[in-house]
Amino acid sequence: MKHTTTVRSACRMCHGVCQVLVHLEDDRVVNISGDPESPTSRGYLCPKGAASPELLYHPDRIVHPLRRAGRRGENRWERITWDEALDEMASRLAAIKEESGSEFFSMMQGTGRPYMGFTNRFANAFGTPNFTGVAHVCYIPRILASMMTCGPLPICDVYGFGGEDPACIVIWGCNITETGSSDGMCGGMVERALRKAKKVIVVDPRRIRPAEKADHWLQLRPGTDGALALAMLNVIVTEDLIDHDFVHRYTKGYEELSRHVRQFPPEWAAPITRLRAEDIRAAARTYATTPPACIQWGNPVDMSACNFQTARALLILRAITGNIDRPGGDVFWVYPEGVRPRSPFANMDFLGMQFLPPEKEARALDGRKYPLCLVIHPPAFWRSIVTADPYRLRALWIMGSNPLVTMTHSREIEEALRLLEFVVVSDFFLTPTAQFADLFLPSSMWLERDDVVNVHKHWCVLAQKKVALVGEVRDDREVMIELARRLGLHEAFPWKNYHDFLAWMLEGTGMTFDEFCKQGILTGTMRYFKYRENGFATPSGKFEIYSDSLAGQGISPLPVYREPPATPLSAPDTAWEYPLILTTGAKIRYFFHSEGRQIESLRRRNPDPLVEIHPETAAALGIGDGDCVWIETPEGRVTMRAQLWDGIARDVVSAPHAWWFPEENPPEYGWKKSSVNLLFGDTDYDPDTGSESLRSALCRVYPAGP
Ligand SMILES: Nc1nc2c(c(=O)[nH]1)N[C@H]1C(S)=C(S)[C@@H](COP(=O)(O)OP(=O)(O)OC[C@H]3O[C@@H](n4cnc5c(=O)[nH]c(N)nc54)[C@H](O)[C@@H]3O)O[C@H]1N2
Ligand SMILES: Nc1nc2c(c(=O)[nH]1)N[C@H]1C(S)=C(S)[C@@H](COP(=O)(O)OP(=O)(O)OC[C@H]3O[C@@H](n4cnc5c(=O)[nH]c(N)nc54)[C@H](O)[C@@H]3O)O[C@H]1N2
Ligand code: SF4
Ligand SMILES: [Mo]
Repeated sequence: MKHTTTVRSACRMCHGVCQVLVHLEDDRVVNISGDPESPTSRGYLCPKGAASPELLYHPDRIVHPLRRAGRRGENRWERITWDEALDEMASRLAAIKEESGSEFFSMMQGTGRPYMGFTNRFANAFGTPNFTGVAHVCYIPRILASMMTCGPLPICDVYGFGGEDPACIVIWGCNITETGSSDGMCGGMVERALRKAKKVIVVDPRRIRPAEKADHWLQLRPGTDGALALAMLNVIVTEDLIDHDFVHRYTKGYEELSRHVRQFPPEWAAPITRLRAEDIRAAARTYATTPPACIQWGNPVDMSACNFQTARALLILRAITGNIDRPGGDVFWVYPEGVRPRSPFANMDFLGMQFLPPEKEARALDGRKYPLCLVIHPPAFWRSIVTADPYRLRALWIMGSNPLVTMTHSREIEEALRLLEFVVVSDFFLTPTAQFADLFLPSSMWLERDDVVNVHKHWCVLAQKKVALVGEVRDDREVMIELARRLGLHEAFPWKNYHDFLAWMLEGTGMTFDEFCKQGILTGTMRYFKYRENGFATPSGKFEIYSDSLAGQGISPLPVYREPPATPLSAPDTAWEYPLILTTGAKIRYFFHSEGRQIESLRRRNPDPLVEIHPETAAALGIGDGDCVWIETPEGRVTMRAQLWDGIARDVVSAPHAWWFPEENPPEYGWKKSSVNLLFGDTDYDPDTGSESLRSALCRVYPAGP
């Protein structure tokens, strides 16, 4: 008879937030279910979480270190031991440092994953400024805008610790009830809050589920969020719907704001956003007069040529209506006491910036062109490798990223990957990107990891318990500790091993890792209105509506709007040939970015890339539901299946990002057919953050035959 057990853990098939029960038969994980007793997720589980065992035991998964045996792209590999892999890597990196300098090694990472913080720390300790990733288009712009305005990132108070639920919820460019989770918020909890709310406002060009029942659905033109936010500020200021006490006592620059926003009445924003002025007015009134209110914002805010300013405008909306850090509003979580905050969002020191001398910083490949871009600007990064200007990197360690499909300038990335001397990829699978590796390091997934899960969740840390181990996979952090030991980077990585690191994290709680696992979660004790005692963590101690430090850096100290670079307004000539507006990368329920395409239970529910298009537009173009179509921009074309839907405007199409086909032949696995990032090239970036306008481009769509 099989022996069945259940272990409490925390799912990490996405940014992670759900506590789950892992069901085992003997040593084998057979099922995952939501943990009904979890305060973070109350039994919620999405299809990706449920599919975790399929990833764990997937036959294509690489579970031993590999060294390339043929030419790049030949898909010939030899299995090697971890010692061989780490020794080779250490000696190659040491040689590069010795011969050329530490900046000739670069590291890149994907979205927020458990290794976050360790990667930056490793790069800084090694001495290279050349760290890159997707931070300029994801989450970090909102974090930075918050830091420059009020301190930490305000988060919707959907848990009710303060005895009050949000009466008004604004869902601004976020589809969390469909995708399951983002940024450490749980879709199930947002859904629950939406059911309780008196008023719901949705700002989204697509009729997402919450929009169906919303009091206001603002179907704006993609990329114009900044204009809408300014017009809402205008309404609230001119109609005097502000929280006078808060504004008077705790903010700086309201007078300047009230003069500034006079330029932006709803009548100004209407033709830009394509909303009716009275609808903007009505939504602004509802938001300002239904306290407490919160704004669940999402990724489109990060992805525009005006992202930092838009994020600032949305922060100011929250402040002048008195919704900052009040129960049911947008709050600053209190971190659990005694746990070392290693999340870079809670503790910038953990990134290990002190290890990098200024003369190395001066060798940054992008010349630090964008003052608020925390990574080497990816387009400049890849180009520097192709052109060897200012110099050509020699080695790159790609940790948990698939840039060939998740970043723009795909063809240049491909060329760069060919030109590099030494490429290491840490991943679960041989992806199109990993096919360029000289060394492949197999990573453990969450069921194979002990962890104090804390990235993105500032009010709690969750226990994650290792319940399985396939082959020789290793935690990425353990690998970095091992490599740091070989390279003599003790100061940055003082832990004997990975478990020593976990003990260090929990040191202040007096708990061992096993004791922590028994408890499952540690929470901070929530307090509200903390600014009344401590002020805000800004230079003035106030909520900075007007920011002198931004002005000092040549950045607009009050929020402004910039039209995206490729729209019918900014590029009418292009629009003549490419008449449709393309928004990309609305996240898919069944996949996490480029992941999951090989997981059968998920792929079955979404076998092909689907581009959403209005039925009337499709009819005029001779396109039927499910037909193959080309999507073309001046940069290139890709093919997808048309999904006809009247929830999108007639001249807008929405296409998912990061498609590849693991079932097709390596090394490309068909990525050049449908990866939407082939459609983006050089453009005007956000001057402050370097962000790319991935939510607003111009394209045409036409039938591709059967
Ligand atoms: N056009 C367009 N492009 C976009 C977007 C968009 O909206 N539009 N969205 C952008 C956004 S928001 C993001 S965050 C990026 C995401 O970009 P990436 O992070 O590059 O995308 P993923 O496909 O999630 O991750 C890449 C690889 O990481 C591996 N992986 C997963 N977990 C681990 C782990 O714990 N360790 C290791 N070593 N590997 C792991 C996966 O198997 C996968 O192959 O894409 C961006 N790209
Ligand atoms: N299942 C699943 N979950 C995920 C991910 C995943 O790949 N799959 N990725 C994770 C990551 S890294 C991130 S960054 C988050 C992102 O998750 P979210 O913050 O929810 O962002 P998106 O899903 O990119 O887009 C949300 C909504 O924005 C709308 N939208 C498109 N263009 C615009 C625009 O110009 N303005 C406005 N206001 N709305 C627009 C889309 O229609 C979509 O409904 O999700 C995380 N969670
Ligand atoms: S939302 Fe994320 S953490 Fe929750 S079950 Fe899905 S993948 Fe796991
Ligand atoms: Mo992201």
